[in-house]
Amino acid sequence: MCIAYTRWPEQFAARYRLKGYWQDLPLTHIVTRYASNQSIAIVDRERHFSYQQFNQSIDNLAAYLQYKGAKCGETALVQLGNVAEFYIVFFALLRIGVVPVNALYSHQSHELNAYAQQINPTLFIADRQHSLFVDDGFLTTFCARYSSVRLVLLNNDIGARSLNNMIRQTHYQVIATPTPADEVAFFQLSGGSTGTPKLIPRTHNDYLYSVRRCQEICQLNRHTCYLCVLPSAHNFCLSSPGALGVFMAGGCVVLANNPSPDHCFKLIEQHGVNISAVVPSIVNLWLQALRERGGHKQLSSLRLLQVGGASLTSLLAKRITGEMNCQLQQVFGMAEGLVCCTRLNDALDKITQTQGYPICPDDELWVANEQGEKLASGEMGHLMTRGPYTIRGYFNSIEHNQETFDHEGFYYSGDLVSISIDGYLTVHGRVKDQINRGGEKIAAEEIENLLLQHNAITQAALVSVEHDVLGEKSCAYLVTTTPLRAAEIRRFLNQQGIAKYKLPDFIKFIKALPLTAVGKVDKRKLREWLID
Ligand code: OOB
Repeated sequence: MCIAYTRWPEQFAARYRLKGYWQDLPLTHIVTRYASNQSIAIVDRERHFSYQQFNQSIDNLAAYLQYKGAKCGETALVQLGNVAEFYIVFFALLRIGVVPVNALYSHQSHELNAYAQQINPTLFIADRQHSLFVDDGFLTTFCARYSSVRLVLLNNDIGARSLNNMIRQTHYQVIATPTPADEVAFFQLSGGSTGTPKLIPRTHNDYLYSVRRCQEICQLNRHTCYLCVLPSAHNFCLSSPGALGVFMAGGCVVLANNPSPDHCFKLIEQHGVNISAVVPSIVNLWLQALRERGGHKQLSSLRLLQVGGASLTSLLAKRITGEMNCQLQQVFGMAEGLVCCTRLNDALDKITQTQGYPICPDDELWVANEQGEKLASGEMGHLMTRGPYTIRGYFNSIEHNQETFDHEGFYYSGDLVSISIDGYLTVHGRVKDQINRGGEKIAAEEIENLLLQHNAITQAALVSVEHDVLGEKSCAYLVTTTPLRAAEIRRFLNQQGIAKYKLPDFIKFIKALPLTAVGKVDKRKLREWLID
């Protein structure tokens, strides 16, 4: 049984196949073709995995899970950080057709529950060292709620649940049963703007295309050495071209466990890293470190730095090429699909001032005004897009899909952009109710709903505040029945088990929320108040 999702209409699917975008191969094809290759695929601290060891580990785990009864069409909730096991688990699940949701390592019980509720997983694969497992509270409730879930834990001493042991076992043989290439392979997470985090169904065909194309554009090859700085589950460092693109090219992925310049510069120097992908706030951190402490020599192997996930100012963009002595590529992407980027041979002003153009000639983009009418080149408005690797609907979200996809299947991303006559896209801002905190997305409504669960809070609005380093931080405006303290509110949110990056950076108490003429909360005014 395959997972239901909104398919591309037949004539589109036929065209995407005809043009060679969809090749009807499983995502595992990325690694199985290097099954006997001895070159290094992953460096995780002291551990080095050759492609052969990587493939063997994937097979061992897939075989064991299959032996234990995992079947094609089932789902898994996975939460692993930047460790080799993240990729081993990903491909092992794909190999046997189990469809994973890869939660971010920063997620807590609130997010994990929200995902589990939507997919009803039969497997939960996580890291025992995560703060969720300091005691058994979370696991006990989780297992009680999802009674058919089987636990698999990294760094766990109890043998039966140990991911480490499963990866090492060689008793069983796997029979590959991936989901068909035009069915859901796994779910990506949406940055979201609604109360519950949405899941994004990605098929083998669409995802493999976007990885392959990004990898071509970035000219990866077997000498590529990629530093994975962002969370391994994020679309940018997974597929644009990310670790999957590097594996496709036979190169090496070096895992960083935090973005600090100390840690990353050392890894770049030690392994001769030549490409990495970061968000603007990390660039800021790295440039500051270079100015204060030097370290240019450590970065001498770096050829290409991809920057995306949030707006990069042209000032910062120019500093990258000047001060880091490497090429910059701007990437504007989204877990829903579309990826735009500047090309390696673009003129410097395009690279520093635009977010490039789509990776596929069949990506269709246009810019709409408030009334949904098409605007002329250069005019700013709402981005609308569809194409061979952009979803046609979120998972199980009929109502939300009606708001975010038009009747022709164009996705309304909520970004304000303009597209020049020569096709280059520039991002100017956003209309979706989301805060982009250094590339980490916060859906305002999700936090507002949680705040409203507090007895003394009657109204809540979360808005963005400009911030020098992160680009944006969050501010909660609250109306309360009794005086509350900010610390109390943060404690309350923490108790609800939300990821730390979602905690409001600022909290302000007011008498009433300002309303627009149609009676909606006037967030523009709230943001203006912050500047005054
Ligand atoms: C990437 O994916 P998501 O799903 O975390 O976030 C997508 C949203 C976009 O709709 C846009 O609002 C923002 O993040 N964004 C940018 C940007 N790249 C993404 N805003 C301004 N400038 C950019 N360069 O963030 C993502 C996925 C794949 C590749 C790169 C980024």
